[in-house]
Amino acid sequence: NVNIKINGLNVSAPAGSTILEAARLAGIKIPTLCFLKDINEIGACRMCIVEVKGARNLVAACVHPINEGMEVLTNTPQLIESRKRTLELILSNHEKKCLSCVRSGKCELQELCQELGVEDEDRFAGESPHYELDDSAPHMIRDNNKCILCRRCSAVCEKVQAVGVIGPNNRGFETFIGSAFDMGLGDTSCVSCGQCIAACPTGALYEKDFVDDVLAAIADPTKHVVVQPAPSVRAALGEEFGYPMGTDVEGKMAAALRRIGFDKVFDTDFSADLTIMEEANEFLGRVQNGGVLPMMTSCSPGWIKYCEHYYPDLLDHLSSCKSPQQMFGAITKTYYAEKMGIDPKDIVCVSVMPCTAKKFEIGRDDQNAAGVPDVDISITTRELARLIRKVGIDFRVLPDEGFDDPLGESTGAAVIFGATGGVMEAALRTAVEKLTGEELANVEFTDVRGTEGIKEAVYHVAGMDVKVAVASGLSNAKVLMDKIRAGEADYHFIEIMCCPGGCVNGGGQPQVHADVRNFEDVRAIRAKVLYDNDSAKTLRKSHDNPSIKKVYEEYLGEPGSEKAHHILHTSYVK
Ligand code: HC1
Ligand code: SF4
Repeated sequence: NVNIKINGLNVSAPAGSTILEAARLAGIKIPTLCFLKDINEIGACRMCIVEVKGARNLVAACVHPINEGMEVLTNTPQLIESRKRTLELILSNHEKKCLSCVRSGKCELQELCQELGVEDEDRFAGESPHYELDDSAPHMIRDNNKCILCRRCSAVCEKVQAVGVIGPNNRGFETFIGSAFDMGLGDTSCVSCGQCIAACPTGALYEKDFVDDVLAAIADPTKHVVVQPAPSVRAALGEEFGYPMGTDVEGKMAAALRRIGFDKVFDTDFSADLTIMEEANEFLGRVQNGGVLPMMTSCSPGWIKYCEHYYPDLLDHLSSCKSPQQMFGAITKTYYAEKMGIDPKDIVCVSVMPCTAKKFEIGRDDQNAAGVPDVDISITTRELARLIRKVGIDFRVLPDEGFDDPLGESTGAAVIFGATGGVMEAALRTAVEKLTGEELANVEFTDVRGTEGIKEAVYHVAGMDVKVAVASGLSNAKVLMDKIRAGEADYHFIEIMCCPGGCVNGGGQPQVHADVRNFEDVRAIRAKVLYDNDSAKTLRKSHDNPSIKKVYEEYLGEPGSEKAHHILHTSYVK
């Protein structure tokens, strides 16, 4: 360890720590704005400046390493004044419409101004450029009038997602974040992941909001409106209502959805089980009949779009299964519609997703089993929180309730879909039993758990070595894809999720303040909710779900049947 003094206090921190990290160990908070650990470490915004004894200039605590005997001051009146000045300069050309801003109350800029006591937000008011909103992408809006040029979005897009479609254009006062040639985001190869939104400290980036469309559908007496929340929503929605990160709010979420007025409160977990039935069957088919291997999972629409853009030569590796979101809509508008005697045209299927790319997925081709779109409206976890507030539901006093039948029943295999490795584990629970014909002694495949970007495992099943890999975050997916393209990989089955850590960390989840994000493993904390939810269940294998068995008996026949193919499978665009 290295020993230093911060504000006169002795602090001992691991060698290689930054001043920011050492201060955190001592319970001293140094404000940051542009800093995102491992992603945007540019020391540019000057919020975290501190005094180091003997140094000629103020240094940026976020990137400055500590060394033995260093003496640091973090909170002198001059430092506070300087940070205040920095904020006033940012505000000089910032559109300060805080009252109506989607980020108000959770904006990192607003919070810093409050903490540091910025009273005169117009101190340096002067010339201010005006930017048109970019609403060209299917999932989000970019509002440069609220951008503070921290570059957190572009760093995530390039480094974490290996997409790199946004970045600074022009120089000096004219600098703005945009795409090459100032194209609309919708004209680039943006994959709609929303990780830039999750990284943005202000209200400059936000999802397209469909809360009012949901309310209009519910108010329309001719419509039967059903809702399906994704596995990961229950692991994070509570954060919007003051629950600590890592709280499972499944029961309150169901209660809230019912009080919003949906006709049926179903669950995407049901169709995650359905996906496993089809996907495990497809996998076994490919293994037994010499089909294209490795097979790759297809439930993450940002990943699908990435694969279509960058690896069109490998599209045959993708499973033809629709995602659980889409399978849910498809089975609702066929099986459920017939059972209930409702015209599919009169059903509105709303999904609640931790994901912004799901807004893009609902508009894809070949996602309309009943001749109408499988899913009509897709909202994010954040939009659901807004919807709950808008209609005046007091979330914290709600009772725990369950889901409705028949599309609300699920197993533990389904809920873990939201964590990286979860789809693989769920598929193995079913595929291994089908291959061996024997009941699994232990359903937990722990090698594919955890938040590492790339995981590998080999399982010996029925005399065969099944080699699997799991990647999350597109920069990790790229590593696997390049290996496969080069013929250097011999996997059988690969799970890829677009967002790092999987859906629990999706671009539509409650935004996490950089203060937390930089020091805690948000993905692991939320993933634990799903694994705990799974282990508390009696049924933990998709093929044991009684409602799923019934769908096959009454309607689909066998997994992979012609009818199942027509309703539950899709195609991709080269
Ligand atoms: Fe996901 Fe999926 S796990 S893609 O991450 O396969 O969004 O949670 O709903 O569709 O089930 C997201 C989550 C989600 C689908 C499922
Ligand atoms: Fe990049 Fe994803 Fe944002 Fe698109 S949505 S700009 S791919 S980070």
